[in-house]
Amino acid sequence: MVAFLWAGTSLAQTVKTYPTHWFTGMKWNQVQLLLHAPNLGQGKPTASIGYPGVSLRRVQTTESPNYLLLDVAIAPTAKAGTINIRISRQGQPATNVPFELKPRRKGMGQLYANGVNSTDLVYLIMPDRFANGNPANDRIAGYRDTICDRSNPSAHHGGDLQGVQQKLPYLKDLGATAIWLCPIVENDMPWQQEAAGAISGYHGYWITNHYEIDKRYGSAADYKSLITAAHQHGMKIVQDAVYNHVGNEHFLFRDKPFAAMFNDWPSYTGSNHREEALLSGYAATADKKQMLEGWFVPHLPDVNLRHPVMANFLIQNAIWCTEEFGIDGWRVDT
Ligand SMILES: [Ca+2]
Ligand SMILES: [Ca+2]
Repeated sequence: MVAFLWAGTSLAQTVKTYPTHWFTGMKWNQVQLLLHAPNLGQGKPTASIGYPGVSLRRVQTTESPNYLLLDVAIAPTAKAGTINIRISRQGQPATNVPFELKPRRKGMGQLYANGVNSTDLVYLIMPDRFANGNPANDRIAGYRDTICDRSNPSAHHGGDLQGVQQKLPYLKDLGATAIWLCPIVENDMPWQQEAAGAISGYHGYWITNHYEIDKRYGSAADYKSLITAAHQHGMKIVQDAVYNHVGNEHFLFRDKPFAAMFNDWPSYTGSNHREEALLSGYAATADKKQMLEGWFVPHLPDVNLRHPVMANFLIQNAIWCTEEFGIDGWRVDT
């Protein structure tokens, strides 16, 4: 059966879907899937889904030839399983893209998604700089930056999720009830020149893929293991979200579905960092625009949150991470 499904569908293995999967019984049940593969949007593509409780509402191509956007409705009756998305294009064999619906995580507000309040003692950890629990992941072949050097304050130092997990008893002993981790998703960026000198992305704020854990910090399984262990210690995990920018090696910037997903300028324009322009009724429109849409630094493209495709991408990623990993809260950057 599997062999039959996959016959003649070599492209299927190369189609990436964002989100990578979804869940049954979610309040957010109108999901926008971004499919990415070379020329996937070429040849007047059509798509179909034959899965009880799941209907395809809209298929859109993008400015890039390499994407398809599918709006999918998932009824409360839909059961967990693997949806087959069938894509037909002129002059091409049909492509079958598997998309999994996982059962919903149990225990929202009790076992996870507990939130953080003023009774919490939140301990902030920059995972690269805290504890190296696994020296085998200090350098990842194929990443754009493979330097790990504790003698260099601008380099990665090798800390990881296993290291945080090993130190949970210590953190509990300190009185921490919640741990806020600097971003742990992929930052596959080379070193960059900033005002203070050349620097690596050891801090995690140069995201290149919202759906991958940075391999220097570990795997998705390592993150889940840490979260489970933290919960067993009675501690919460707060994930760090970056909504102002992405790293310029992010696939959404390297191959933009729509140019307007980013705030662009005729020539490079940095933010004026005039936060007061957002609050003052007397602020100049130009100051407000430069504050909101100017880039943080040249290697961090400014995200246009008004663009519905970008907004959907980021909102769905936040819901997905909460459900997939069982985190308790969010810290929102910049
Ligand atoms: Ca390590
Ligand atoms: Ca901005």
